[in-house]
Amino acid sequence: MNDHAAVKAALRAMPIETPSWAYGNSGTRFKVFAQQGVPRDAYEKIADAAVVHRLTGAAPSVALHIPWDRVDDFADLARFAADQGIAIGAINPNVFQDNDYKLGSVCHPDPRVRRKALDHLLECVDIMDATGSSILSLWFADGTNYAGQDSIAARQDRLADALSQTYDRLGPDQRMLVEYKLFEPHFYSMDLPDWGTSYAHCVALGDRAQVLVDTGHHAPGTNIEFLVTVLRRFGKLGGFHFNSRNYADDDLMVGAADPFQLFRIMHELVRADAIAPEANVAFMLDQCHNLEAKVPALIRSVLNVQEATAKALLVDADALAAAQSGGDVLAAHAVLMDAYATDVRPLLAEMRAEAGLDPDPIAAYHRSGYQQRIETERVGGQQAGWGA
Ligand code: RM4
Ligand code: MN
Ligand code: MN
Repeated sequence: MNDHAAVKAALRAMPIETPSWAYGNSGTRFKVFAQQGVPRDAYEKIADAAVVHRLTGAAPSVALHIPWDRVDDFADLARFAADQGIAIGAINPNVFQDNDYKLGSVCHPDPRVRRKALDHLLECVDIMDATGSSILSLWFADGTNYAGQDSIAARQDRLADALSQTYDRLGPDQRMLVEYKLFEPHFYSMDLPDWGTSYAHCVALGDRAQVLVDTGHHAPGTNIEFLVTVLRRFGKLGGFHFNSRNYADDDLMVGAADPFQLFRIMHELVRADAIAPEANVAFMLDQCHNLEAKVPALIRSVLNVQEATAKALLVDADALAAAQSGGDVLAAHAVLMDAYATDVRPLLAEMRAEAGLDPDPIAAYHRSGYQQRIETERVGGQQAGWGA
């Protein structure tokens, strides 16, 4: 696509969802460094997410994590979000931070614990109903640390059972996205370790179950654009948790560690017509900002996704097809690299100006005084963060 107007139109139609937990404090198992001005509740997280959307024009929804974002009245929270100009996005159940879940949640050997975890998943569908959310985003910390600790086969049966009971509870306009992760918190086996396992469960469930690809959840060297292409081909690419990683599940800002990988993924998505809203691929961020200020880090992340996507949209499809069908390896690769080497920042600045936005959202954030305001106003109370 060489037509700049078409590139801008495609980008304008591409929403990028931010995660409520990225606005709260986070850290490593060694230390959480608290920041000033961090939200104390779900309302304040939504207020911050709305600022990211106002400045970028591209982040119109925020994902919730339950119970971190539990409120008395979810319909009220959704109204608050709407007043701020955004919507509630994916609902993420948390079945990993209760003492009962030491040996797993829906795969736990004890039926009482499994029931408790399933009830939480079902409660999260109630929250979807109350907030208008259409995505239940499932990640399970379930797994084992030692060979023989539990039956791998029995755990798969328990997982399938919980997924199918949850699936049956979904409304017609709701879907579930099933995330996988290679390891952590367990180190011998995870019950959903990879896209193949996720895919197989989703196929057994039906059309409204799809795979969620968290870019930080693979073995080093995994070709993510390949698996994304295959999932899309079979109608099972439900969405992304974008972030970047150098080693494991680092949850760094998307596009920071390997912007070329992000470009390659976006390129395959463009070719598979998966960027357009009709494709129903949810573009979500799943990040933690341990050192950097949270709101500008999320703005930076949204801009990074837009930059990679703009470059992918600029790939000369005709030249690429000609080089590929002619077997011209170097020319085909050069077409991709030409697009990747393009400085798309002026194009994106122009797109923002045309939409009445500041061409430089990060500078606009720093000028807005918002950071100073939240640092002054949000004193006292309990800052949000892991476990809060
Ligand atoms: C997991 C996974 C989930 C996220 C939690 C906090 O590693 O990425 O998507 O909800 O972390
Ligand atoms: Mn994730
Ligand atoms: Mn993760």
